[in-house]
Amino acid sequence: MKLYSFGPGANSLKPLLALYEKELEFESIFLNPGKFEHHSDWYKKLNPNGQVPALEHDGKIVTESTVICEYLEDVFPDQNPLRPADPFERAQMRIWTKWVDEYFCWCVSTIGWHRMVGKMVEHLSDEEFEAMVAKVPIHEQKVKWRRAREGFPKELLDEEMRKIGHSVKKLEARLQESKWLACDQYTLADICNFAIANGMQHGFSEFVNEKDTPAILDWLARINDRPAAKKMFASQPSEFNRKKD
Ligand SMILES: N[C@@H](CCC(=O)N[C@@H](CS)C(=O)NCC(=O)O)C(=O)O
Repeated sequence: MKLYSFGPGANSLKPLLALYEKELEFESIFLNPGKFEHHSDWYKKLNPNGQVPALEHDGKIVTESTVICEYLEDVFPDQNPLRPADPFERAQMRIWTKWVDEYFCWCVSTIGWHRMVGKMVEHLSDEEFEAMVAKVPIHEQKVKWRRAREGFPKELLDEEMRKIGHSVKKLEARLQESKWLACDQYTLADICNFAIANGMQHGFSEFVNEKDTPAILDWLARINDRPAAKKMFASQPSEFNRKKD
């Protein structure tokens, strides 16, 4: 089994955490976003969307971070299950994973692109940049790359920040009443939301801080403290290592 990813952050973090929680053997293949390796022809043969993560198992490719996590549960159901057995609780888990994929992930991602992705391409000439964009397979992603370079409209950034504030309140309210998001068990709901929320106490401290979100901070600390999370973070390339290659 092979996982293609950018390392332990955002959507790539979801299957990485699930693989370590389930103690599954796999080869971790790291793509360097700074070198646009995810837009290379060899990778687009694996994932025509030119995005990470992607899982290769038994000669087949599974894409979409949350789907990969569910796939691992389907193939290895008895290995440290990350889905509740009860159908109602499983439905709650999927409501949380659907929400992160359709709402929470996007507002955080746009601000992340605004802050970081523009800088990744500012050294390129217009021609070099357009040659890079030409390799991006998804139209909406081409638009996002261009906007990141020229600057996102202020109204859009304001709206995304409003959505982040709303998302944080929703998570805090749930975690005030329950240790884990879906039920009394650690599930993919926690893993998939953690993948986006981890680090917000630094990058979005106006929203995630001790005064406003003590339950989110406890939950982040509890997950970071899990043996699987510690092992995973210790063995995957860090942001720092990435910049050196
Ligand atoms: N819906 C996809 C989204 C994947 C995605 O947006 N991946 C990002 C990294 S977190 C990516 O590859 N971005 C590079 C790009 O779009 O050019 C999933 O959940 O796997």
